[in-house]
Amino acid sequence: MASPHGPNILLTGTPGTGKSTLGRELAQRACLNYVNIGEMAKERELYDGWDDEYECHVLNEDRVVDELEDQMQQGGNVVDYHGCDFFPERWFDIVFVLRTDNSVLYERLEHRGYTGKKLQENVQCEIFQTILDEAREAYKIEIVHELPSNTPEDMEENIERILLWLEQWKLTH
Ligand code: DAT
Repeated sequence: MASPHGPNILLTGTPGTGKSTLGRELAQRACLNYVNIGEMAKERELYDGWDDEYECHVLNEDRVVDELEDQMQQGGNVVDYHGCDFFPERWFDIVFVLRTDNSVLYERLEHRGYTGKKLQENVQCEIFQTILDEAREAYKIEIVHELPSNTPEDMEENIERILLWLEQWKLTH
């Protein structure tokens, strides 16, 4: 899509894989807008009720898409969300799926206060590579890339890699 302010990048992956840590740093270093869908939904109350089982709000996906459409058409956004199949495919120039080893992820989520079913199911989501499969189904395979996200060194390498990709993108657009 036409994007005067740069490409749109999607960072997705299981909760706790490091999307917001990477997204904030990347957006700052590359002068892009950081869009955290969870925070945006909270601020603007883009919800469709409450999920008793998972004790969380249900995202109103249509409203999220409507709210973001103009900004995405402008380009230059780093979008962070633990799901990816409800965004219009045309929004994104590249999709990164963050991946974290099970034991590392378990500790991060436990530290975040997740327990019981919520903790278990999120770790299982990573084991079964649910989000990676979702991304591969929703976007062209050649724009979907896995990024290891276990250590601070991984994060630095991921940022360097995305910054290089951005340089290339600018040369060709
Ligand atoms: P997400 O936005 O995917 O839910 P986060 O960015 O909040 O994840 O990160 C979860 C925790 O893990 C947080 O305490 C920061 C830490 N973390 C993130 N990426 C990391 C990395 N590459 N190496 C070590 N710790 C990391």
